Amino acid sequence: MTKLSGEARASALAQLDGWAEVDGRDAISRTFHFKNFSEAFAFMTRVALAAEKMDHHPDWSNTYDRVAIELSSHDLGGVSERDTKLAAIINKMAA
Ligand code: H2B
Repeated sequence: MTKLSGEARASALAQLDGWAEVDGRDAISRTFHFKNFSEAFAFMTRVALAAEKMDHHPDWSNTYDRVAIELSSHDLGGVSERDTKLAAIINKMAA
């Protein structure tokens, strides 16, 4: 697995609704908004189970009805297909 860069990275990101590059870190991010804490935490639970299955985990925080997620492949120090794959799964779970 290698870091995504250039055209491959730009086209992968273009297909990921709501995800953007992070300033000052080689990572992608999206913040999700829910009706309340219960909805936000239920979403986090679904994401956590998928992440564990993939052995690829989000860097995230939760404040009441918001979940802010950053994805980066720590072993590579940047964004890889593992991140774009997990981002696509997360988008489906939030939909
Ligand atoms: N998650 C992320 N985002 N990046 C990693 O490099 C990573 C991970 N490595 N989850 C995994 C776990 C590794 O630490 C274990 C030992 O496989």
